[in-house]
Amino acid sequence: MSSPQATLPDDQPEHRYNAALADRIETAWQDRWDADGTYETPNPVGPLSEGFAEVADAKKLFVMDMFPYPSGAGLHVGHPLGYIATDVFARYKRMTGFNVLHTMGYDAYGLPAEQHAVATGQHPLINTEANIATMRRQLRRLGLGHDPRRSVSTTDREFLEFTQRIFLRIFNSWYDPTAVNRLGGPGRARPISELLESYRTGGRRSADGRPWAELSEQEQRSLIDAQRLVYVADVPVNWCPGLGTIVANEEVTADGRSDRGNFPVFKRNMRQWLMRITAYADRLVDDLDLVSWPEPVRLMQRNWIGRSVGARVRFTTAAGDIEVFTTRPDTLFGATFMVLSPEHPMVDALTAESQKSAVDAYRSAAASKTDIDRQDEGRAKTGVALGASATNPVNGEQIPIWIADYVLMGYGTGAIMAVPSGDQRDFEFARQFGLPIVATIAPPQAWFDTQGVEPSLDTAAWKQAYTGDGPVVQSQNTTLVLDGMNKAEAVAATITWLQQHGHGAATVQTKLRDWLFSRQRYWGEPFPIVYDDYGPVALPDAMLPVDLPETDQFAPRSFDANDSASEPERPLDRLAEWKHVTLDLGDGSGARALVRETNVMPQWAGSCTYYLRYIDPTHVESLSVEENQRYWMGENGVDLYVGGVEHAVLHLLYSRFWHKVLFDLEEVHTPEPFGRLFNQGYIQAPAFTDQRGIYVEASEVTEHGGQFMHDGQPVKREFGKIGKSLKNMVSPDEMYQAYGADTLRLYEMSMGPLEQSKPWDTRAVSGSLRLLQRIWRVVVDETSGEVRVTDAQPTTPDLRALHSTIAGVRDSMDALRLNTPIARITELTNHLTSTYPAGAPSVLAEPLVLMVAPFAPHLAEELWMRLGHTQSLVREPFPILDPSMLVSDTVAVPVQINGKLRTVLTVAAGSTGAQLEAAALADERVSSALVGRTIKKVVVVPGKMVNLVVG
Ligand code: ANZ
Repeated sequence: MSSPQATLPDDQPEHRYNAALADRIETAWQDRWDADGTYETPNPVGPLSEGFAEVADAKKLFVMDMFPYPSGAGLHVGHPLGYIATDVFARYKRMTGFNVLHTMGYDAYGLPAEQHAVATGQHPLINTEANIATMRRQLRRLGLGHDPRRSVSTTDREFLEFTQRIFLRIFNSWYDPTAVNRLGGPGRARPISELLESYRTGGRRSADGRPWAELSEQEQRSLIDAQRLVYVADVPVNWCPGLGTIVANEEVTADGRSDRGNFPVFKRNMRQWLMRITAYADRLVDDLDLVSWPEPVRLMQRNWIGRSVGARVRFTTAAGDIEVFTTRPDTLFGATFMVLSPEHPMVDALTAESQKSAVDAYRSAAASKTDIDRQDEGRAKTGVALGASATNPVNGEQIPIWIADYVLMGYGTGAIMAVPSGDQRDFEFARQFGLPIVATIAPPQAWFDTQGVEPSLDTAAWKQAYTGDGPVVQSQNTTLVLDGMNKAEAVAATITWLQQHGHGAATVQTKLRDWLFSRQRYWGEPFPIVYDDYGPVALPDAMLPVDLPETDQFAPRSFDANDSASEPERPLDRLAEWKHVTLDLGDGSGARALVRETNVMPQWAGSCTYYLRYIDPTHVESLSVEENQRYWMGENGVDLYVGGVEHAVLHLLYSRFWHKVLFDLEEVHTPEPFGRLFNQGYIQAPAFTDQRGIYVEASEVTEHGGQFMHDGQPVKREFGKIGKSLKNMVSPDEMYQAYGADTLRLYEMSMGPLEQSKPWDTRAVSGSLRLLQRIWRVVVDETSGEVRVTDAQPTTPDLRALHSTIAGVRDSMDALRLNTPIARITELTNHLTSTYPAGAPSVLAEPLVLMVAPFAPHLAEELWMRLGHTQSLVREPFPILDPSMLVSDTVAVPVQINGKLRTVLTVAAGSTGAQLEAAALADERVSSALVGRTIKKVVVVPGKMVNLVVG
């Protein structure tokens, strides 16, 4: 497809709306909007409050697009889809009386910017700033009505300070599951000072019962630090040697690779910072009921959090108790062995001397496997016996303890009671190693039939585990009798017994893990943390921000992507002068030598609470100005949040978590940050492959009689994501040049429902240009450039056409069905151009201009000005519907001959009896039925029916 050209015939009328004219109009209006501060939105108080008095009575609306990262490649035409939609919506809302906050900032730290910097050798700051400049230019040219004063970047010093302050709020908190939260439910974050106080005054004691005063300073610090909402721990992490950093679970793809860069990811134990998101698991699930979000996103969050109800059961061993998590405590009598994850902390203590080398070898083999490989169901089971045993609490039997890689350290307790008769993985393991299999539920006849074996509780003949329901068998001791119960009854009875006998308790397990919060990279927010001899210490707010130190050694050390034994190296560790500091933290200890944290925060930190920065972009004294925040967040938080569904569990989960912590700390006042979420679809573009299957430059492909050709060779067309890899990049710049921004905006909104994915078609863009040309002609004479509207009074059909358009446009806007208003506007335009070829009444042209304004704001402003208005139309009231004008224009009238239905006429409402009779007789089906017959009588009920009596 050849690239679009602004080739227009020379004989075009001088004042026709075309790309060149659009360019002049658009750039002029963009300059004027900037100069007039048209999109500046006042806050109730503070530095941005000028002009608030004028909107004080208006309702507020906070519209947000998902925080973009400033990519080096610039925008393609797929990116602005959501941005245009929110802009159309925001413009409509402004015209219906809302005070609208809409802006766009930049999520500028993180891997994409850094990977780009590493690839080009240029410092990420230089790149980032250049990319932001490019994106700002491209977005400004699109005519988005953003408040430029609020367009922050996460790399701004004030923003950095804000992020570090929030980190410290979380660090200085702990989760009290027994406290009542602001919604009246259980669990709330509380200041760590209250925890300290409770230890000091004896309300709490250490795990071994010693009072606070008897603990050493190190013990006191560790006790408190372990309970913080941000803490350091030795945990299994996703080590990605190819990136040189660990990544969060959420950043690992379904096939066990990094979502950035697509490198293999390995499980390893490492000391890392974690955020205790698991404390909020229940509230993160339950509060999904409070938001108006697409159901698939809510479902994805529920599944990601993954609540399972079951029990923890303690088994005693020579080296201490081992706790397992099970969803099937009813099967305890069938637990014939125990399996620990190879990373389980008790493995060393339990391993017999003779098994040491086998255990070590198995553990290092497991370390080089990804979680996904380890969970692969079809794999042959492997494992090593530790040479130790545990006591099964229900029958006192000694069962052997094994390690196997199918048990993951990151779930439950990292240890299981293996019940081979009831769990397929355990079944395969037992068969592999000749371990006993004891049935605890009698399977039904039908199950044996499908196996093709005789029904029997002797499991020797079984071909697989039985996971279904049925009567419990072989399960009793002197105090617990499960035999005869069904599964659910036996689960409940066992849990009660375990609790009574001190062997375990009911528990809810979630798949969600605490959020791994440190990265061994350069381009991220430094932690506001230093270390003294006892551990991490928070810097006081007055020492913020901790700036990222300057260096040209920003590239991380990355490793062979498969080298799972490699160790991360933090770039900030190379900066000894920055790392080692002498500071007086103001805590009474005086100036002392301290060591800075050299990890940086992950990609997602900056996007967690950026809406607070939009509200108060320059404020640093606290997290936000309460009055402004209460005003903009209102009852439900951000009123409309638009972005891609790919953020369903990463950004949206982290963001909700931080928000809830801040809610508990009374820093924010809505339980959820984003009241309404909308996921826009993707724009896909044609991509072409040659006979070898290699992508060719889409812009060089031509079409000949339905055949696509490149370089004289036929090529195949497909539709895919727009971008460099499919060689089908279409940039908005090309569109601005060939058509203008208003046409691009109108085209993207007219492509179809916003939530659907749809193919880009450059050739179809000219259809949108033609509509704008027709609207232009309603107001402006193309030849003379004169305004051609008249003072004529509109007719009833005119008013009907106008008000049915107003109704259609207004109805669709709130539901974000943004393609339908365009169809209505087209109908009205057609009505006006056909009814008034020489110039339409201005009372019709003006509302047309106002209605197209959200879609094509520059064209609308220009026409509005030419219609004699001196003020921008941005806050002009949107046309108001007169419902009395909505009477349906036509009615259906049945025509009968001798009582038999012959046809149904569609006639103008209000047609007279004579008109109906004439219309009936003119109908072909009626006239053919009348051939050779005479009409004796005509009965007409206007608006209802026509009956012909014939002989
Ligand atoms: C005994 C048992 C008997 C189990 C039985 C199942 C069936 P969900 O539903 O996903 O929560 N499990 C527990 N921790 C594990 C870990 N770290 N790695 C691998 N498997 C683990 O699964 C919970 C079940 O998965 C638990 O219940 C446990 O096996 C296993 F007839 O315990 B079950």
